[in-house]
Amino acid sequence: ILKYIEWITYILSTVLVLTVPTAPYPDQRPGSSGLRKKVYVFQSRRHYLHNFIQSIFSSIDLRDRQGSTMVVGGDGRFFNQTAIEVIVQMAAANGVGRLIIGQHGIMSTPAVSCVIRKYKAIGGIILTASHNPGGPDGDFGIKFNTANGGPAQEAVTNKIFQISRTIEEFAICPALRVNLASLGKQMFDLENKFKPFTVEIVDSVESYANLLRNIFDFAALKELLSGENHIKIRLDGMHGVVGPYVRRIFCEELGSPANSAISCVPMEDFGGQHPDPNLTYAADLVDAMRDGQYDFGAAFDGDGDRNMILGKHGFFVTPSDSVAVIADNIFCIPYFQQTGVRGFARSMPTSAALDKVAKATKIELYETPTGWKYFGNLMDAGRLSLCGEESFGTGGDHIREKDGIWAVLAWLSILATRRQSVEDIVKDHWLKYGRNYFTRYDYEDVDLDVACEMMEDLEILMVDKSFVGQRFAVGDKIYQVEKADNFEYTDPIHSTISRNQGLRIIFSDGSRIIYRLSGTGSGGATVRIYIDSYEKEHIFQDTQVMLGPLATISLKISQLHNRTGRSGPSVIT
Ligand code: G16
Repeated sequence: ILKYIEWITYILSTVLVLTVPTAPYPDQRPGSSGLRKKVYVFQSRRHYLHNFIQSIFSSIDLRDRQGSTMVVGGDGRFFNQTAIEVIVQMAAANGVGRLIIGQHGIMSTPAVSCVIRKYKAIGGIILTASHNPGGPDGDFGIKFNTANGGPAQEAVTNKIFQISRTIEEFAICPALRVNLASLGKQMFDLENKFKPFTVEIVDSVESYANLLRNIFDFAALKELLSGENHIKIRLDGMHGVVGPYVRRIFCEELGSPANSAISCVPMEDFGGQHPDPNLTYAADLVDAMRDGQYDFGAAFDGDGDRNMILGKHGFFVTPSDSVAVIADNIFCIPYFQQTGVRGFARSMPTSAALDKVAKATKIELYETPTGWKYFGNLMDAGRLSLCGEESFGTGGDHIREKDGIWAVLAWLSILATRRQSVEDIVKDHWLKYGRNYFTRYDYEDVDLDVACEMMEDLEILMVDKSFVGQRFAVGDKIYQVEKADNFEYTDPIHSTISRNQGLRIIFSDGSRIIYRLSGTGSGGATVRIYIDSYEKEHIFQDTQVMLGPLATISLKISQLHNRTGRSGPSVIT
């Protein structure tokens, strides 16, 4: 009888695994970094979320998946919690042995990368649409990172997309319920399984903070932020995921006063704002810095991987300059004193300021397509230490994601060593290397067909033999086209070729105009125009004045305003 009772109890407490029929969707192709759609798409289309999650699991070889460890985190945006509950149920049904999840389902993108590497997980799922707005009317997104902690390579995302187009069923344990609030392990017995499925809820900050403690000199940073001659900082979390990280690291540990952490309570809708750290969407921070009461300011995006750096009076450091300055001062960071510097890299549209430092220091420089995943291979192969993108991403090889808090600590390490203002450090840099003026025009919510047609026509125009050599004049400025192409990249490690990575016009003085469609939107198109021009002498001029002629030329060549009916960009950086 006892045996019988034991057996009945086992049956009642084991979780059922179901296979549910479904139909594919044609539009689940991951973009620059994951699948991003309006929240209502996930909510209203039957099994839209399930299909994509199953496609991720099915893309992993069953032998690797069974009994494996995976990490799950999200930026806390609307739908985060619902999605995590489904992911847990599907992970169990797909043979994953252990899930490590940030408490309340929240973990920044850099922290997920760190935790994947720390626990030797086979990968992780990050629920974020990054800098895109959140809330019921905003965006939701899903990223898949692989065992190196970085965004999945194109071969993997292509496989996920292919599976999503033909999917017929998914596996799920619908009765499995997890408590995301309590730290510690929760174990579940699944039918037909010998080993229990484990969910481990971890502190979202601790492992990541530990990693940073081993990279930077926290004692020196504490002196900078709370010692006798401390500086005043203002860090804007933009109601994204970084709030708890900022408070724990900068306030509790490094002694910065509580009021230096602004908008540091994560909100499902980011307070109704774009959690995008640029001069337009983080204008409150820029305004607050203007009167000079803060020496240093920074803002982060929804999932904590982007950063914007400001000096006193709101002095703006372009992300392209930011990575170049960090490169030039790299030994202010103890980690690099230990590891040495293996290489630098930037994405193609990022200004060439970093190239100058690489050349002077005789360190290898890689130019990759847009997207952090391209840096991961180089880091895994031991060829890259520091990299950055114009899209407010900066990071090192301590993880495989860009890292907003790391970038701020890197800058503070430079300030602690040099004891100069941000503005003086940047101006010294320009005096030493010359200046790459850089601007980006974003035209958001453009009709997709109009944008694609414009890009196609532009490419036809640019590849015509007569284009090279053409001269464009605005006022007394004349630019002659030296090269025009659609950027393609051959990965130096595994020789894969990535085509169609942006239309480039390079002029004889080295100035560049680049056109690219954003890969992070959730609908319509965002057209980006990037302009980069190097000056050795006139280094203290206004960027928009200096780049005005090239901006006019970029609009003339593309006919962007005529085609879209716009009279100007939505955002200028
Ligand atoms: C993602 C990638 C970045 C990339 C950016 C480009 O950023 O992680 O490496 O630079 O997209 O965005 P777009 O295609 O819109 O120009 P995030 O922060 O959105 O994940």
